[in-house]
Amino acid sequence: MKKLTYILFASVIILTGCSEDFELNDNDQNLNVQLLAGKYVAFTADGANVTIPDIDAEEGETGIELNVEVPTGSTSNVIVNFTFGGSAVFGTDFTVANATSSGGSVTIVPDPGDDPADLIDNVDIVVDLLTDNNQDGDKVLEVILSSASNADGSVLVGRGGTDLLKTAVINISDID
Ligand SMILES: [Ca+2]
Ligand SMILES: [Ca+2]
Repeated sequence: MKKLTYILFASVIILTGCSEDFELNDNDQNLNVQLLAGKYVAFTADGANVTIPDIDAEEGETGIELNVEVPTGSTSNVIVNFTFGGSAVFGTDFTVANATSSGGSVTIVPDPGDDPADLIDNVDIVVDLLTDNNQDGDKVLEVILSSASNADGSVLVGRGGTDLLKTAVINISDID
């Protein structure tokens, strides 16, 4: 009898647990659906590609444009924050306007029109590579999207909030 009571009791707990889990799952699923359908910013790739090729450049090249888009569009400005990685040193090997060694930000200003033919809202992160008259070897610069937000709150980074299209790589050849 004790065993039966225990089993019944355990069943009640399991059933109760299940119903709670279902509710939680439902909430989670709603949240996930919203997140997946939500806005994200990512580096612009050709077609349905989920990667962008490394950019090969050399010291002294300026105006290297890394395009960032918000594919679903946005009704308010999207501020995109980015950081730097790799062996290249800010201020020695490269600069980016209005950025520091710890990173910077650019703003995607939405296109006012709703014409589907309009380009997807986007902005360039512009990288200038520096000369140093020094045989310092080839360097690698990574520009990594770190966070983003618009008037509605935070916006995911990377395609669908994943690591895809979150990092752009510039290989910098030493010219000395
Ligand atoms: Ca250098
Ligand atoms: Ca050099």
